[in-house]
Amino acid sequence: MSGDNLKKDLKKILEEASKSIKDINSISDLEKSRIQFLGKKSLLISLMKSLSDLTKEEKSIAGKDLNNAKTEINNLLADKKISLSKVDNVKKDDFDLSMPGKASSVGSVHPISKTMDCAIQIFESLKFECVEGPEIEDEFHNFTALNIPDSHPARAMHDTFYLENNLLLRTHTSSVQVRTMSENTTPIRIIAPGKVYRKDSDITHTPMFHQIEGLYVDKDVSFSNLKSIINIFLKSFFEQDDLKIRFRPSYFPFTEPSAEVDIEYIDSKGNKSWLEILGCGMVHPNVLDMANIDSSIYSGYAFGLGVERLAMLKLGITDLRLFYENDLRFLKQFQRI
Ligand code: 2NM
Repeated sequence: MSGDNLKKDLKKILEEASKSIKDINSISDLEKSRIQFLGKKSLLISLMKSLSDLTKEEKSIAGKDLNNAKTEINNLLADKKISLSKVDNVKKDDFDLSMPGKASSVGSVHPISKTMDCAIQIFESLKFECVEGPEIEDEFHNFTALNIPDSHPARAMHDTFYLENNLLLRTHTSSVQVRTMSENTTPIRIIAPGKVYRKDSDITHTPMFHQIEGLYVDKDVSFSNLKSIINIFLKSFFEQDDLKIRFRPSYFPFTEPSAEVDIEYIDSKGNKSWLEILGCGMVHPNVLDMANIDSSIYSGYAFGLGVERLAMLKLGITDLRLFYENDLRFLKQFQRI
């Protein structure tokens, strides 16, 4: 056996092996092919056996060539085995084209966001413009400019989350209205929706909740204008034209006079009760003056409502904590609202 002849034979074996392995479609045919090219009776193995007839030098060269060829065929077989294992267990007949597909679950807008969007839409239809402001505030915009004196209990540590450098997390969105009044010319007709923070946490309070505050400043704005806008909003929001609404005198440092508004609630047994839903009033002259609006010429009304409370009443939710537990069994109920 000459070296040249061996090289030619090996080339032929490799070509043949590569061609036939390429066309194999099953693991059983692959095994047959292994026996054909690398089995005891294969040409390659018999060539290996005939090495004993050669001199030591010839043996070393021919041995290397033979081993390379064997490795190459083994690689071809291994590659084919991997590609067959990927498709072998999914034959055409395995597909049931009538089988329903796997539906991927779709997320939904959180009930608080939905309630907020709904309320905002109503106020926008009443020509209020939506404004946003920072959640990290300073004491001036959150308290001082709102006529809340240094001694007022709302400033106490247990109500407010204080940060470094006299900054704090806003306790209401009135701070946005203060900024808007200082930076714009009259008339001003805005709502400020957003997150607010207070240091209380129990069954009826979460340390973060959502507010929408409204403000209208112009010449000759009256309390009856305020009553009218609140009536329109509440009847529209609860989709109830004959909704019973009650204004009750109250106190806020930033409004004078001030009122709290109740709506009549009728439970499943027909029992009637009044539920507090928002606070409002005529903007205090001090607040207007501090924002550089002349309180002898201009007047304004303002109101503030809690979005969680609105959402609970509208959607019939009795436990505030459900809004923040992110339990999908709860959230999925509001997918289509
Ligand atoms: C409320 C109740 C009453 C209010 C006042 C102002 C501002 F900035 F104009 F002075 N904004 N919001 C206000 C008034 C808020 O929430 C219960």
